[in-house]
Amino acid sequence: MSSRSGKRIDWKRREIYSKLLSPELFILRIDGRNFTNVLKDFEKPYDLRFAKAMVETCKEILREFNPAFAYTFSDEVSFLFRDIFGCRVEKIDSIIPSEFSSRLSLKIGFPVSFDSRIIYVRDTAEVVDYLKFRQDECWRNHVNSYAFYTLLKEIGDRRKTQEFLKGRKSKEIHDILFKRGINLSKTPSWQRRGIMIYWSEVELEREFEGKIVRYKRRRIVENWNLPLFDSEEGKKLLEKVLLDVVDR
Ligand SMILES: Nc1nc2c(ncn2[C@@H]2O[C@H](COP(=O)(O)OP(=O)(O)OP(=O)(O)O)[C@@H](O)[C@H]2O)c(=O)[nH]1
Ligand SMILES: [Mg+2]
Repeated sequence: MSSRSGKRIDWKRREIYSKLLSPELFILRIDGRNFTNVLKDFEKPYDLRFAKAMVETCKEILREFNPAFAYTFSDEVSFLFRDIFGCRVEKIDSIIPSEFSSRLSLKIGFPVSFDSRIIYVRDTAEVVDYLKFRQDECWRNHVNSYAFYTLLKEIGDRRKTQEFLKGRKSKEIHDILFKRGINLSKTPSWQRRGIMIYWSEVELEREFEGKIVRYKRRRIVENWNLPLFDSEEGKKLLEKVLLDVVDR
């Protein structure tokens, strides 16, 4: 093929991002496109069937691509990867969200898509700090969505409900909901703190030629009852999950 000037075009060189590489260790966060609308017929603010479909899809991604963990709430998931696809950004940013989207679509019965972004991290402390940042967002999201959907039932108009809630302090929102029978500190833990899916090593034994042989197996754990990531319990959990992955 020739260009208008008659010169041969080097199409390989037109792939402007094909050589762009990510650092070896990174978080990939994917987020559902237009899920406010996509999930309009699901239970609000939280639909357990949807959360289960997200968790099952995360487990499949762990089996297929081996990230250290998936942390999910609402329509987003953060994965921690080390060196996949030779760190090629175009591959990472296209294959993971498309695998996730197609697998989730099969479970919920209609097509959905996810965007994705790469966030590099340097050590365990940064991974923990990132997870705290997302867990805070999960909590804010939890307060806002309970407030929004509870008041929408009374007010009847999305815009007016948003206006009513705008600028109100968290304490005030808690009180408004409490009067309506919702105690935000007693909602299911997965709604307040998110869900984490990660590898855990278990030691097993079996008899082989008259001897007991011990061996280790990696299993996937889904944790719907997470601690706060900045509590002692949270730090201990993350230390185990990140062992052998981050500081090598
Ligand atoms: N009904 C229902 N909606 C949910 C559930 N989980 C998340 N969502 C909705 O998903 C949306 C996620 O927020 P965003 O990612 O900011 O909004 P979005 O509509 O996906 O927009 P973009 O991500 O910018 O494309 C929110 O509107 C949530 O209410 C659920 O369990 N049930
Ligand atoms: Mg979204």
